[in-house]
Amino acid sequence: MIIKDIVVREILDTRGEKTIEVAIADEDLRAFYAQIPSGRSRGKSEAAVLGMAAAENAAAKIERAVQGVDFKTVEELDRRMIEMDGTPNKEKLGGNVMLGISLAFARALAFERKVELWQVLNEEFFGGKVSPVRPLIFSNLINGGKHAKNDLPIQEYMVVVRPRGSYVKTVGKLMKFYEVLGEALRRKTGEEELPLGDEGGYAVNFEDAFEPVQLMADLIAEHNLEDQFRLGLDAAASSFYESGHYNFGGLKLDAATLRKTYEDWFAWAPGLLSIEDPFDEEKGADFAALRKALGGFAEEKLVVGDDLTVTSEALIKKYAGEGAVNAVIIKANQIGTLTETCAAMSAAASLGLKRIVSHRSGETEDNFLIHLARAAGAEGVKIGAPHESRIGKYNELLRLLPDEMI
Ligand code: 2PG
Ligand code: MG
Repeated sequence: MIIKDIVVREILDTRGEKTIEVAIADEDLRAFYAQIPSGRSRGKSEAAVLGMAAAENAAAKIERAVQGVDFKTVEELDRRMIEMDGTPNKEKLGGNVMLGISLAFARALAFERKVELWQVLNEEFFGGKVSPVRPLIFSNLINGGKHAKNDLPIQEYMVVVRPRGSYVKTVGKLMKFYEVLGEALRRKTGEEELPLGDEGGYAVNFEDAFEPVQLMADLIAEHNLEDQFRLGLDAAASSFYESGHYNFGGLKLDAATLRKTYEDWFAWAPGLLSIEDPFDEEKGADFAALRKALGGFAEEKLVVGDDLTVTSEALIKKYAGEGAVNAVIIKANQIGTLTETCAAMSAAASLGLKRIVSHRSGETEDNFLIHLARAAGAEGVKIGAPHESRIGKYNELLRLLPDEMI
């Protein structure tokens, strides 16, 4: 397929902050779009995000370089852009611009082939092997850290829902749980209007960082949801790490004490399944120590890399090799092209890691993450609370992973 035109536009994300939309035109001047989300708690090694003026320049450069080239696959186009950029973090062309072009191009191929986006990716990167597995839903119901204005150091308190029976029913149960949790928090705080964080989760104050886990665990038990609902955390610990210690609930903890705290939480709340970025993003050995410590539970507990692994095939291999993680977050804009995102997912799968395809805290209407999850047969999707700005992700999940798959 020949790309005739590339246009970058400034749009707003769900926080009301600027991000970009990329449009490419095929030879018939038909347009295909991609909107790029934006993170707030970003890993240091994530692909660069260019502002509007630099993004327009980069898009113009790429447009000139691809003039008249008939790209047959997403990878051919991505490799061309990667080569042109030539930097480890995509500083010249920008991960946001490159991913936008990569994704819009994959959509153009899907149109040409009369298939869905996920099918293009599945064919090209996963050998056309379609997984019957339906992903766990990681839904962030209580927000803290950089995503909220409350006093919680931990960024995300999630329910992890295993689809059972109809997906529609499963999401319905999650919606109901979100309401029930809201009622419990209204009773606790005496506030009618609860503040919400960036991902639609409640953002009230708590006695301590464990209270939200206890509260959700109690509600899960009260509503007999234990067979289907687990809990997950994203500590995003780089955001409260400061020269050798962790600022945690008014205390300065060293890594060993923080690890002991997490171990206690897993012991006290048996429904706790996962913890993402439990330590600073440069402290792989501390991840590994926690993983080892959590190895004794009957159910396999997940230590998840996000800022640690930034959807990089090389970092995923490194940290899996060191025993630091048994699951990884996959965010296409951390790495900047679909080719590298899919390579990271394949590497993770062959190392036996669970793959959780994730949104960003600043989202758009673009629901491509669900297509990535379906293409790769990912074990999880992380898509925020079932609330206004995140509803499109749930709807795409219901559309792409229908009940007939059961
Ligand atoms: C995270 C994400 C999404 P951000 O840390 O996992 O929840 O946050 O997009 O701000 O990096
Ligand atoms: Mg994270």
